Amino acid sequence: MSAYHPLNETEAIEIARKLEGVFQPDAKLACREIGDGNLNLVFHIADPAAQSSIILKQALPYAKVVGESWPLTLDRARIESEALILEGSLAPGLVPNVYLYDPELALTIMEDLSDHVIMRQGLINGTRYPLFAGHISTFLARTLFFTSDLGRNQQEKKLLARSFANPELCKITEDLIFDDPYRDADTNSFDESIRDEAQALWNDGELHLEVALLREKFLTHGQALLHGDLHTGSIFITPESTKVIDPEFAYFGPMGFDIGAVLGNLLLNYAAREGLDDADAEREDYRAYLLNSVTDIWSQFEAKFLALWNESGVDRMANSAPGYKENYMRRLLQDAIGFAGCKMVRRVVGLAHVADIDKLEDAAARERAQRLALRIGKSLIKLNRRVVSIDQLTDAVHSASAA
Ligand code: SR1
Ligand code: MG
Repeated sequence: MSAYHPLNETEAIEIARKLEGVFQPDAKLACREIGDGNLNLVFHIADPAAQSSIILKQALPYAKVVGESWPLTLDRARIESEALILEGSLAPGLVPNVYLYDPELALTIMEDLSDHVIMRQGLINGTRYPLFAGHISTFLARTLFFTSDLGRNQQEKKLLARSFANPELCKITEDLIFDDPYRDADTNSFDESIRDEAQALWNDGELHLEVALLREKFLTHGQALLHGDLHTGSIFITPESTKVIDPEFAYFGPMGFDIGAVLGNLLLNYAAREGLDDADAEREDYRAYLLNSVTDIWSQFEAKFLALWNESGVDRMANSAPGYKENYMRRLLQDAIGFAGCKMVRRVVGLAHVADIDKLEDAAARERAQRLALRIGKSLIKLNRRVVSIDQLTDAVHSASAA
């Protein structure tokens, strides 16, 4: 019989106590369940006297955001711990250390990052993170390059891809990002005040063509091992440090999906500032910071990815075919912009929203933010295949903001 059951706080403490080299045997441990995500239990376990602490994360056999009616594989705990370990080896210092993975209880014990904040909340508070573009572009360039056919032996890559098949978590993304927002799906959730916007999404054939092409890439283009859910709620941050968490959606997919997730979530915060009572100049200044971050992330990613390719590329044809690198990087940019748009649309009309917009108390302001996020998202989706420069993203955001 399986030993799996959802843990309570006392059981979580007992498991943590057995971890070698972390807590003293007689330590008085305190435990709180702090999970505020859509899927898992997260226990914070600490010995306040010794100032030591860990995080114990346990997968539930269903999607917490919906309830037991939506069963979900426990194997995602294995995917998450293996992805964290691999990412940590490729991008040292940019993910939490993993101390233990227990397959029976579907749990991972990892480094506590309580001295960091969830980036989404940091952005909502108006904090600036000057090192973030450098950190996340390194994370993206190194994890994507070294798990792709450009940077890893192609037979080894195929074998690695087997253990990251992740069909159930991919299905969530296929439905919630690339299908449901574009039809009158039961899972959709949006304020009645923007029903006209939702209906416009359901009836926009030009948009559907672009989303279908991006969906096809997500389904078929196993370019590299993705984090798979790289929104600002999957990033712990301080002004000095960035740690990427929660890669339970990891699978081999199109690189632009991870890059677009980061860009799209910064732009969701940009749209949400429509609803903040910041003085206009302050708001526009923060928006400029967000847009600069977006362009910096792309520019630094491009430079770092190309440097890795020039130094460590393993594929003779890809290394030497004239024009291939330029063509590859252009396609990555186009994909990133298209996926960024999809990420924005789903967070306004789909099942799972973002606090940046949802927590705006003033209904009129929230509606303005939602409409702006949709204008930006739709315009990025429609633009994606014509993009040759990141400046086109900035122009599209400015036009959508002025409309
Ligand atoms: C049912 S899960 C809803 C969303 O939460 C996760 O963070 C993913 O973004 C997923 O789409
Ligand atoms: Mg998550």
